[in-house]
Parts: sequence; C-alpha cells; structure tokens
Amino acid sequence: MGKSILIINGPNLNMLGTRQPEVYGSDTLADIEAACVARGKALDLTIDFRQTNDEGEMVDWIQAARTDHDGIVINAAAYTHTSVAVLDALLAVEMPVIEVHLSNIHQRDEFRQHSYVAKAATGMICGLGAQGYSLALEALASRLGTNGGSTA
Ligand code: CA2
Repeated sequence: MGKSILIINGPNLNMLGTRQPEVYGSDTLADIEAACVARGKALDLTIDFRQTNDEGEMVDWIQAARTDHDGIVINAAAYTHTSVAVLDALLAVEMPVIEVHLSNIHQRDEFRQHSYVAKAATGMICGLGAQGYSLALEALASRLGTNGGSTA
C-alpha cells in the first residue's frame, strides 16, 4: 500500500499567485496542490496537502503525523525563521522531513537566511519555485521505498 505524505504550508501561502510573482512565482497554492497530487499518484504516495496561518495548528499537525503519515514536506513560511515550537515538534516526529521554500532564502533578507526547520529536516530544497514540492516528494518516495521513487 502507498505511503502517506503530509504537506504543510505556513502563513500567507494561501495568498500565492495574487502578489509578488517575481519572488514566489505565479502558481496558486491550489495549482501546487494539484501538481503534488499528480506527482504523488505517479510515486504511489497519498498526499494530504494543508495550509495554516496558525503556529499552534501547525504544531498539532506535526504531532499527529506520527500516527497518521509516513513523511512530511514542510514550507513553514515565516515560522521557518521564528518557531522553536515547530522545530521541537519536527525533532520529535521521527520520520523523514523535507523542507521546501519557493524562493532562495539565502539570497534574501538576512533574517530569512536562518531556518529553525533545517535543524530537523532530512533535506532542504529552496529557490526552485513550485517544482521544489515535486522534488521533495521524489526524495521521500526514494527514502520510503515506494514504487516509482528514484534512487538518486
Ligand atoms: O520562499 C518561501 O517559500 C518562503 O517560505 C515564503 C514565506 C517567507 O516568509 C519565507 O521567508 C520564504 C512567505 C510566503 C508569503 O507568500 C505570499 C505570497 C503572495 C502574497 C503574499 C505572501
């Protein structure tokens, strides 16, 4: 049976496609979800795609993933740079975690260049726009040993 992947999107990512396309691309979050579901199908992964503007809700979702999911893709957005609570939840979850950012956070403001999430992440993809989510699913499929996952 296919593995289940939780994809978590943080604050303001519900606004994607409406402003700052030069930074974040022109895809909406619904476009990214559709691409993830399609990629997941090819990789035999079930995709649970969510967005929240609430830090506590994000922590609750990460905690629940322990029993409900096999891997996590997370774009914690602004909480990436501020949240020890999200880091602690990720450190406790004991499954592969891939951090994704649409923009290259290392080319941006200094405060965006530090990630608490990175401390708990198996790997991190940034600067490749929406494609980063699909690449994160490839990485998880490979680590979880599902059909279609490349070994790269
Ligand atoms: O590059 C990324 O994916 C970020 O996680 C996006 C976050 C930002 O705080 C991180 O530093 C990097 C912000 C997402 C806000 O997205 C908007 C999109 C359109 C309009 C307003 C906000």
